[in-house]
Order: sequence, then structure tokens, then C-alpha cells
Amino acid sequence: MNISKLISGIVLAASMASCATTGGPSLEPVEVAFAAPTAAEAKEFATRVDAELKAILTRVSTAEWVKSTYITDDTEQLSAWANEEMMAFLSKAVADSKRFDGVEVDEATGRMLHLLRLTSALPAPSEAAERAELASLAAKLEGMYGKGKWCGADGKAKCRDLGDLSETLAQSRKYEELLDAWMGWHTISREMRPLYEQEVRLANQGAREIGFADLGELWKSGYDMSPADFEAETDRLWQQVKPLYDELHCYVRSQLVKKYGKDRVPARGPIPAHLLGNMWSQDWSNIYPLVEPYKGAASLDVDASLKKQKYDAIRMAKLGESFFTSLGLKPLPETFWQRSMLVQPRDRDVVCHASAWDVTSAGDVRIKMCIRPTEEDLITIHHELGHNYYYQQYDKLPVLFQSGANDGFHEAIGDAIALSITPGYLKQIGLISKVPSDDKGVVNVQMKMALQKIAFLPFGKMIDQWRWDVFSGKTASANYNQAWWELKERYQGVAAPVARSEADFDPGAKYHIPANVPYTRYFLAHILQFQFHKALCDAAGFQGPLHACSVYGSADAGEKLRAMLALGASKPWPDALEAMTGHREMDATPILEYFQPLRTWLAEQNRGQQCGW
Ligand code: X8Z
Ligand code: ZN
Repeated sequence: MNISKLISGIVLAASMASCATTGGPSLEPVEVAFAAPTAAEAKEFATRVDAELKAILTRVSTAEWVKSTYITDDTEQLSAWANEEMMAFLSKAVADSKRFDGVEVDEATGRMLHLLRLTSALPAPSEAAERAELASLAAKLEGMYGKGKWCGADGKAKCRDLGDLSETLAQSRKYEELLDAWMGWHTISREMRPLYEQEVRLANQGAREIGFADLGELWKSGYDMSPADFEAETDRLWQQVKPLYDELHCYVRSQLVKKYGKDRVPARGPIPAHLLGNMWSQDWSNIYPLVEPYKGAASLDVDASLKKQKYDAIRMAKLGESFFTSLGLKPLPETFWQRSMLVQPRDRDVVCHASAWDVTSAGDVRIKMCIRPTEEDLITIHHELGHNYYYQQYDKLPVLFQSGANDGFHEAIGDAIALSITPGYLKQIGLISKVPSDDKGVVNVQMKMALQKIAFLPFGKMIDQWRWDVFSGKTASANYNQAWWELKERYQGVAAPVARSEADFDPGAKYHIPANVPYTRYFLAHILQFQFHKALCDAAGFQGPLHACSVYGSADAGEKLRAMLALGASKPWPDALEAMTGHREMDATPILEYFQPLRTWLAEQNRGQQCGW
């Protein structure tokens, strides 16, 4: 993990307490001079903070890596200690940096000081005991998620972890079996609630101490615009894509009514959350067989080919790497293969949720993932390698610049590359036997993509909608679950399959809540990746509809990508976007262009139907 993971994940930042840690590096006390500080002093300060931060980050990442790949009370404690050190360091650095407020500094220094204040996704209060408590809570919450298992209502059934339960949700078509897997997983988060409540309280306090109204305001400040403007921006993008989501929802619901009956799927209401092939109803591609537009028009069963051809985790990761090298990017370092965790160890608890790391912020890139031979995992591998290739392009920059142009960019890179996994490309690598070429085949392929990309959009939006309200106090802890399901229904048109209460804590059943990873980044990424895809296709000289483009093998596309990645966060994100796409705004036009054939088809299918919920 490098800084861009850390700003999302566990801990970091701030308190005014300057000497709460022992042993670790600490900033020299800054002389409180009578003369106004100079630009040269500011630059020297930023450079020094950056160097010390890099050293601390390596210690934090090393401890976090061990904890995530071997969850025990002890590894949790080690990572909490490392994070405490980081929090103390950052809080002092942020406080000291205030001295340079109003000083005319050079552009790079100004940006480093700006980013320093935003470095933490979980800023700590200044009081040492509270800081330690927050670090401990963060480590525990992620551990509880990683260890989660469902062993049946009486605790006597064979225990199943998230991977097993997700497989049931993906493959079973039996209502009761699906319900059991869904309900089972949602029991693991009940005990998180008091810890989460306390985490929110402490992190809000930390955010206030460094000048933000609450933690949500800090999160929304990372986009080179005001928090209010950013919120309006996400609403604008959502309004651009909502009509297409509504059409997809309408069609999918009609097919689920056919499959499960209108007693179980209300023809005009929200869809029960356990019937969409995914624990959180965020990616519906596993129910493609239930909604396939033209039966048999195109065989897209990549899962079957992966199993038949006995793809293992390494071969899948190598396939991902080969896409990036085809663009002229370097192969992954040997250490990637030695140090990554690619398969789930059977002898211990690990955090299976996929992640990409640069442990030293200097080329020690790895991924941690419990790879299974499925198309979904193949795409996730490309997603993770996108992070790793981003890390590699900017690892010579100051560590404060070692992030995406904004966090949505980081999440969009691997996905943009995976948009080039077209049927043409899959045929080329032998994972399907025939490229569907007629209109029916195209609609089938588009449906499968829409079940991933369009279905995700309202989910990507609602998660932080919930957290922003929790952080601001608009949602009281007594209403956590109710507010969650209100947003699920409003945005996604999805409902809990059984009555929920405040004894449940359903937000905690989604990794990014206990792990404290901001989520709007994925919403943005789902818009941005189509902007990137279009720009890369243009660079590759592709002629034809956007959905048919694969940039595989294009050095020109690779160069365009590399140039943007190399900027890291050194410039405001509109500059990076412009360098790649010629535009300075995030915009949903390319995603709508990509799905135009399906949209026309859906409108036809839904004619006369009452859509909405
Ligand atoms: O968390 C992830 C990645 C790691 S950054 C696997 N994703 C989100 C999720 O799983 O909920 C990728 C898509 C959305
Ligand atoms: Zn990611």
C-alpha cells in the first residue's frame, strides 16, 4: 500500500500532541521566529515532512501487510501501533504547516502542503489515549470483517466465509438458499456497531481539530473544489446516468418476476437484494443467464473456459500483466511474484478483499487477493494491476504526490484497461470461441457489461451518501440501518429481503465501511474509465463504436496512459484529465455513448412497462 491506499484505508493523521510516540522519527521543533516564514523555509519544511512520512509509511504498510495476510490479535496490535505513530506524526506536521499559511510559495510546495492536510482518511484527536483507541478500533473493525463467517443459525453448520457465501449468491437460483447466504453474511457485522459509532466520534473530533466541520467534509475536500461543489458534481454525474440505470432496473426486474414470481419480486417495487447475484447488489453480472437478451446468440461463458483450461491464480495474474506490457509498460518486478498473496491461505484468517500495494512507496508493488478462476476475478486482477502500474509510474515523486490525480483516477485505470477485454480480445487469447458480430450478439455483450458497470452506479453513490450523513450527524447512530436501507431503495431500487432493525448493522457487511475506505472514488471511476477508454482508443487510432474497441498492443495508447499516470497528484486533477482526454470535466457522455446500442434495445423492451419503484 502506498499513500493513496493509506489515505483511503486505515488511520492516519492528526493530533496536536507532538511527542506521543517513542522511537519513531519526529519532526524537529519548528522555531517560532518573529520574522515571517519564507518561501524557502516552506519548501524545506515540505521536503523534510515528505521524507519522514515516506519512512513512516513503509513501517505502517509493512505492519498492515502482515496483519491483512495473517489476522491475529498480535498483528492487529502491531498495525495499530504503527498507525498511531503515523497519526501522531501527521498531526504535528499539519499543525506545524499552519505557520506557512499565507506565505507565497512555489507551486509544488503549495500543493504538498495542501495535500498534507488531506492525507488522512481517519484523522485522530490530539489526546494520546483517544488516538490509541481510534487506531485500535480501526484495526479491530477490519479484522472483524476479514474473520467473518456464517456457521448456520445454530452455529453447527459448516462455516462459510464471504467467498463461499458469495459463490452461492452468484450461482444459486433457489430463493431460500440465496436468502440464507445473504442473511448469514449480514450477521457478521452486528457486533461492529458500537465500535463503528465510536470510530465516527473520534475521527470527527480529529477532523475538527485540523479545521474541517466533520470527517465527510475532509473526504469531500480532496477534489480541487469546495466540498459543496464536489457534492453537486457527483449529483450532476448521477443525473446524467440515472435514466439508463432506470431502464436496466426495469428490464432486470421484469425477468426476475418471471423467474421468482410476483409474490417474491414486486412488479413495481424495489428488487429484493439477494436476487441480483452479489452480496451487496452492486454487480449483477452473475445473473446474466437470467436476463440474457437473445438466448444462445453469443456464448460469453468465460468462467467455463477458465475452469476448463485450468487457469490458476498465477496464470490469471500473468494474463493481466500481459495486457499492460502489450501497451509498452514494463513487466512487474520479480518481487511482485514473490511477495503477493494471490490465493486464500487455508490455515489462517486473511482480509480477502482485493487490494494493491506499494509497501515502500518505491517499487515494492504487490497485490493481495483470494483469486478464484472466474471472469469477475479476472477483471478484478486488471483493476488491481491498474493500481500497481500507477504506483510504478509515480514512485520517484515526493510521497505526498504519490496518489491518483484524484482517487477516482486510481480506481479507474485498471477498469479502463479491462474495458478492452472485448470479445475480440477474448477470442484472441482463447477464452471464447466465436466473436458475436450481429446485432443480437452485440446486445448480449452489452447486457453483460451493463450488469457490471451500470448496475454499480447508484451503489457507488449511496455508500458515501450514507457516510456523509453519518459524519455530519444528520443520521444519528440510532438510525444507522434505517438510513442505509432508505438510500439503498432510493438510489438502487433494492430492498432488504427480510425486515431489518437497528439490531442489525448492514453497512458493516460491506468491506469499505469497517475498513474506512471512502467510496465515491468508485462512482467517479465508473464514469472516468469510459472517458479514459475513449481517449486511449483515439490514441490507438481505433475507428468504430466505442464498445468494440480494444487497445491491446497499442504503444500509442500506452504512452498516453503512462504520461497521465506519471503526474500522480502533482497537479490538480483537471490538468491530468486534460492531458489524457482533452477535457477538464468529468463527464458521463462516453459511458452513455458506449451503451447506446443496449439503451435503444432496453427502451424497446420496456415499452408499456411501468418502470421505477
Ligand atoms: O474495492 C474494490 C477493489 C479494491 S480498490 C477490489 N472495488 C470496489 C468494491 O469491491 O466494492 C472495485 C469495484 C468497487
Ligand atoms: Zn481499487
